[in-house]
Amino acid sequence: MVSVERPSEMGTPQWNGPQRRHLRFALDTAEVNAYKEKGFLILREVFQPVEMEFYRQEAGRIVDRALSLSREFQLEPKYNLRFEMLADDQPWKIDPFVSISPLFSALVRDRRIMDRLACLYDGYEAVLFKDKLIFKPPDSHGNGLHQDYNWWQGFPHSLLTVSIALDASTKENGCTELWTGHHQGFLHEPGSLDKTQIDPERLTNEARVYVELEPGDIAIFTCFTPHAAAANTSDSARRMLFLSYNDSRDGEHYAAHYEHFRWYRTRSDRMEKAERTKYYFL
Ligand SMILES: O=C(O)CCC(=O)C(=O)O
Repeated sequence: MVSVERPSEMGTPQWNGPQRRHLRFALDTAEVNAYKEKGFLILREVFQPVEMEFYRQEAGRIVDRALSLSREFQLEPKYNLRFEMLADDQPWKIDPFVSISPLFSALVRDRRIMDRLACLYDGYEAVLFKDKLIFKPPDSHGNGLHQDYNWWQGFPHSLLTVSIALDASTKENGCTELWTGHHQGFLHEPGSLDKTQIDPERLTNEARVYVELEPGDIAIFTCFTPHAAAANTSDSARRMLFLSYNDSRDGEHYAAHYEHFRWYRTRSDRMEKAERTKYYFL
């Protein structure tokens, strides 16, 4: 079988060349090396407190906007694929959100993110792949141990995620937990989507890092970095943006990913066709 190397895996000797001078928010070499070695990087105070206040307000506004659009078009909000709702009809997650928020749409292209990602992509630009906002209200669930690539099989290996804390993220409210140095390969069953948990026995527990963040701090982690998050046992929400990107040398996959996302949220083994057609993004 012919093996096809993806462009981002071919190496680019011209990095260290003139492009680097234009990256105002470049990572330094120690940060790039730490990311490559550990599979993640935590950066403090990337965004200012005053900006974070705007983003927290926008988080509430986009929920109202998406729900009122549903009502305007006389669609049942529960069928809006953007939302993952809790039993009491509170949103746990909104995914995607940039198409209903000019403010967040600008944020995903902010140079404070893009310059840093270019440093991880040999000087090439990152391209947005997926955008979600997890609200994680009090007493709500977390996520089992997984690699994001489980959900993105077939998409480029250059995928990574930038998480941006809107609220302080602590052990008590279920901060992200990342496993250091386990990002070299795929740990789930290839071709399977349902088996979303990795057997914790396969990972060194000492490698687990609780990513406690203040608003405006960010974490960047690869699509193979094993991670989890416990339930929120505090009495306030833990809101966090999760922005995923790939190396622009690997092309543009945003629309293809959301086609796939629609499929796995409505797939035929879960519901009848008549039921599936009720679902929409608005
Ligand atoms: O909420 C978190 O901290 C982690 C979320 C997560 O694991 C995911 O969305 O893949």
